[in-house]
Amino acid sequence: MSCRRGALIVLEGVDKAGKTTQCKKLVHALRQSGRAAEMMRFPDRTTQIGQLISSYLEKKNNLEDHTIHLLFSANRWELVPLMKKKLEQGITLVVDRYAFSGVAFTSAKPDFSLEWCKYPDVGLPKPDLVMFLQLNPSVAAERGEFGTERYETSTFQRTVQQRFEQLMTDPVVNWKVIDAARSIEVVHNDIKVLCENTINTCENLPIGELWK
Ligand code: 2DT
Repeated sequence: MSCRRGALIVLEGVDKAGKTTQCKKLVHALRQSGRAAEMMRFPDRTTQIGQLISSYLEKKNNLEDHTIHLLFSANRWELVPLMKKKLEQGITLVVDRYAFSGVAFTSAKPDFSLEWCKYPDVGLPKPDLVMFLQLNPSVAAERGEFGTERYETSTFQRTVQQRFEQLMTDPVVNWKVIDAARSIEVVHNDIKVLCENTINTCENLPIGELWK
């Protein structure tokens, strides 16, 4: 008999919503309760493709808009064998951004449709749960200045937020919206409960295929 698989959990949200903080706290809490859990993040800047993406984000190189979109997707695909292996070993993966960021950010640029942007990611391992950390742009602004990387401007982030809202109307994806304006601990508790329920319900189900 095969062992119970881990869950694929994704955190999405606009800048300053606290995704990275919450991913780390979640992995820590899951491990404390005796579950195997690891964090991943996209883009994964450590691979060769990831290094190209990183220098694009740091504005050290310029890449054509379709090209960078496909590189972000390739950066996910190159990690799929590892992700599947870990999930099958019973390890829950907590992922900081995934294909939804890919679609939301590129489709916020002029002349990119949601459909075109989704296509390269069709068939990726489907997350069992996608939590969207919702934060109003004015509250985000109170959390400090944006960084200096590409895309880190309030007008672009507002369009990104609209694209995420369009993606969240898709009932095929298990979206949960979390109010990220509350304290770190309160947000963490909500996330932990949702995640534990998901781990229990998906452990005997096969890994799905995204947007297929
Ligand atoms: P951080 O490393 O600070 O999260 O910023 N992005 C991300 C895309 O445009 N496409 C993608 O597929 C992904 C995963 C979001 C990374 C920046 O890259 C953007 C912010």
